[in-house]
Amino acid sequence: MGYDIIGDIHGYAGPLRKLLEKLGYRDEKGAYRHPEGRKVIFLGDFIDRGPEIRETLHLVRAMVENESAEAIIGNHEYHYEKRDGSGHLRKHNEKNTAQHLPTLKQFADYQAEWNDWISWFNGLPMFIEKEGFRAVHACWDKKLITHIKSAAGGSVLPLESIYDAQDPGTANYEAIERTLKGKEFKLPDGIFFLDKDRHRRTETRTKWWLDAEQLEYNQYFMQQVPELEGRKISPGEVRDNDPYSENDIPVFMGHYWLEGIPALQRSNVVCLDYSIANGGKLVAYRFNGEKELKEESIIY
Ligand SMILES: [Mn+2]
Repeated sequence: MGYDIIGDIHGYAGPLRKLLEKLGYRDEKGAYRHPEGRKVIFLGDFIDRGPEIRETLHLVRAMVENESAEAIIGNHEYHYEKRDGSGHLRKHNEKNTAQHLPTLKQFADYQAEWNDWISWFNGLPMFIEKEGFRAVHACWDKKLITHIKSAAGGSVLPLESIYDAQDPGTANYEAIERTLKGKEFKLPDGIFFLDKDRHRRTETRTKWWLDAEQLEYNQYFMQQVPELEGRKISPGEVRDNDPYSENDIPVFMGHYWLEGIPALQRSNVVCLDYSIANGGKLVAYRFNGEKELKEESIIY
């Protein structure tokens, strides 16, 4: 069976419909289907930022319920409700609130429905592992995925595990944080850069699939830091170094707000998030079981 893997949507239902139609899916009685039985894998981050968050959620869920898609959770869907109902798991800082505002506004008249969406989010798997490929929102680290599998007995973390995962340093916290947000590296003292929202960052996202021990900082970082140009990473400096083998099956991810012309990260690693909420595009990969991914199978 063929799979079409789609990156972060962030409430852009219009471009999502266009992309699905380009991929040959047709809206049949409220759910998109492919005439040849292909399936979509959604990589998470359905909500926040965009203009049609509710429509996006309905579209995705209709496909999941009609078995023409499977969906995993993104970091934006994670972190709602504590066991006692007293608040969010997500840190309530200014940045997260601003991103989440469009969701709150668009659901102002649909409070009961929003509570139902939270339950739906909590039941989404953290990753998908099929015969010939893997899908995750931000990072596939074998040890962390193994941890989630044993803590959850599968790919969906039971709520109890999520609730005790709020404290940095706990195994659950680290596993969820890195799987949904990737691995960040703390820059040397005094060095920072400005991200797409012009937030000052002292940690940078990394190319977790590479072996950090062999690289210069900027070869391992997703964002380039001019001050560190040409400097090598010291042995042991990246404590969570766990490269993804070049011989392993392909892994698909979203999350990284890439820009420019969509391309493979490596022949078995591809990120499909191209910043739809920041003037970019929605991107898919048309997967037919190949061991080596192909640039021409990236569709947008
Ligand atoms: Mn994300």
